[in-house]
Amino acid sequence: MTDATSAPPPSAVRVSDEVTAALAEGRPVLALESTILSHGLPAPRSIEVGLAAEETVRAAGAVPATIGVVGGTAVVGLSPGEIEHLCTAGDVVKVSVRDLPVATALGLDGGTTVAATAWLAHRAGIRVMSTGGLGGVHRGAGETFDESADLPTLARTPITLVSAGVKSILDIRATLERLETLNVPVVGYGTTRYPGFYVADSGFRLDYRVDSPEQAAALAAARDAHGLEAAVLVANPVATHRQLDPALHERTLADALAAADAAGVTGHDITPFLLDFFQRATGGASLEVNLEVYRGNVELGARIAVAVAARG
Ligand code: PSU
Ligand code: MN
Repeated sequence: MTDATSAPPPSAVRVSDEVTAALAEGRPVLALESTILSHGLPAPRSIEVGLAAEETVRAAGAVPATIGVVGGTAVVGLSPGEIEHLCTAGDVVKVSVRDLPVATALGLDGGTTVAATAWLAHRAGIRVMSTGGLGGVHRGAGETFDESADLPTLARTPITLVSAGVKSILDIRATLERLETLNVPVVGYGTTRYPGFYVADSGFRLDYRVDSPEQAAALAAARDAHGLEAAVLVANPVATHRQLDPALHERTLADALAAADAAGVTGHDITPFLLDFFQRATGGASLEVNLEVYRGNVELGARIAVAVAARG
């Protein structure tokens, strides 16, 4: 690892020319995270997914801003080459908010989590972001205190975030409780069932739904009008006919949790471990669902970005 004192640090943040121009002209921009690419999906699928997501955003009339850390600089609007680099290079770290200054000072490469991506996007002036699944409260958090920094960060980052809920590897009930405590509004997209990422219904209910990108944009505007700083979470379920078979999902979940326990995996390694277990244990079926979920969230996020930009 580089000695922090041996060289001047790289610049902390760079916003690409395309994203800078789009923001200056009030055109829609959608932020995308990169931990899903560096730590959530296997290469080379991750490269295809990262580039295809950008195409989906463009097709919906918005400008993609995939965010990650390259050589210590947080880049808002990674180039295709930089996306490929974060998918394939060794030593790409998982960068949440607290890791940003470390990565910059030490000149590291990093995939940014929802928390770090939302933070960087907001600072750059981007108002909408999509991800696959949000981080949340881990099972057993009452003992381990393992709660994703996604939650407290979203509580003070006024962005609109599209996800398919949180994966069942987490404690969904506790995650929803924490979002309530943190004053983070959660609405279903076309449903009041909270989605469970791989499955359309996690078993938990939401109080509210929105049914159009315009309604989601109106919600974000109302948040701003109230002077509130929390993110607005739009929970977008996978189509029922594309979800992971619920019985397979239940079995795999039990096995994955047991394997993590047996291997003693904890901390920031637990999410990548469980996701990898799911992919192998379902013979790739969970991966296909993961990609479908992500594509749907990217498309909806782009449509919301268009609606947000149209409001001015
Ligand atoms: N959930 C997923 N796939 C992921 C992640 C979450 O289904 O790849 C990533 C996201 O980047 C999220 C991060 O922000 O993991 C949360 O990790 P942690 O629990 O260590 O904060
Ligand atoms: Mn954690």
